[in-house]
Amino acid sequence: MRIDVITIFPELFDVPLRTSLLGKAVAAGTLEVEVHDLREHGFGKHRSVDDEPYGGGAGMVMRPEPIFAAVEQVAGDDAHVVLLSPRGRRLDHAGVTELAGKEHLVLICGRYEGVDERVSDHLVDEEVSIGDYVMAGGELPALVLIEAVSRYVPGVLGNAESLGAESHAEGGLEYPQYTRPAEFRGWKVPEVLLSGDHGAVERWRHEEAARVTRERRPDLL
Ligand code: J9Q
Repeated sequence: MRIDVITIFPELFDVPLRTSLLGKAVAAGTLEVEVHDLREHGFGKHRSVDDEPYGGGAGMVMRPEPIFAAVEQVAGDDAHVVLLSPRGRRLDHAGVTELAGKEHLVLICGRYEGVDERVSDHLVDEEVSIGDYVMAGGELPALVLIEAVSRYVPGVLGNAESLGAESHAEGGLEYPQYTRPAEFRGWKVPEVLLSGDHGAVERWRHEEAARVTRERRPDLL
């Protein structure tokens, strides 16, 4: 899969895209991610990409020309163009796997008080939100989308991390995990996990996963 990111803060992507699983996938070329500085298409000495809103009001709005130029430079007809935005479709597991099926994603990171409406009307295929809270811009939401989507791109996960038994992919939450020591500050690891009875461990995990989901996220059931 190929992902192009359009942003005024390309440096925000450096460390996350070079770290951990994502870093490996990008280094190996399994996942091709290119980050583009929107200011290369900006106006004037300061390579300005925003202006005051028509009709007045506080804050600045991102102009359409730099965004159209940046997207048109990287997007062929195959590309699925996404604007990260609080008014977008809320990202969930189904949305993540759907996006993972695309050959080419172009992610536009909005900033300021908003983006000229002609971008959503005539350039973007869909708007995606990662949740209902205020963010300064679409950069961190884009990274969330990239990390979540990358896990469903063939070849990104190794055997050790492979998909399948993970929360949300399965529909509910995971069972509780323990590691050494067997007793910490008087708190003991459940006996069954030390028993060596694999059938009993399986049954315990299944019941605990159901209990945790019921208690914490009944909406998932
Ligand atoms: C661009 N709040 O928030 C949640 N998902 C995306 C966003 C967002 C924001 C501001 C600007 C994206």
